[in-house]
Amino acid sequence: MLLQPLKMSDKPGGGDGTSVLVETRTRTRRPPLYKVLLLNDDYTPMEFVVHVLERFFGMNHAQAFEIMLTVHKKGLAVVGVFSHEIAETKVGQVMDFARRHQHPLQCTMERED
Ligand code: TYC
Repeated sequence: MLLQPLKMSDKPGGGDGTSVLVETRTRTRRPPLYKVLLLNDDYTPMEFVVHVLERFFGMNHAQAFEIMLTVHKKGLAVVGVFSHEIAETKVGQVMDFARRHQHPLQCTMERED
């Protein structure tokens, strides 16, 4: 279809110099979440992993023991889901604590889909 120039009579106000304010809606996207993963290894003591889960992820002893066993058996487990900044902090705390105790425990983060 050919575009016809707007006739003054078709414009809002009919070309009388008045104007119309059009509201545009900006969609706000919620920030992505990140899974914090704990990885299994052959050397880190089970009790140390349980302690890490209690200390940095606020788990009680039973929850911590259960998740530790899941990591031990399956190779890894999600230990929490956080904003990017909180996830980075948790990973840093775990990696630092493990290194200071000379355990090879690995903790990483992954963006949720
Ligand atoms: N596999 C370790 C062991 O047998 C225990 C362990 C569990 C290590 C969980 C790391 O994230 C881990 N001592």
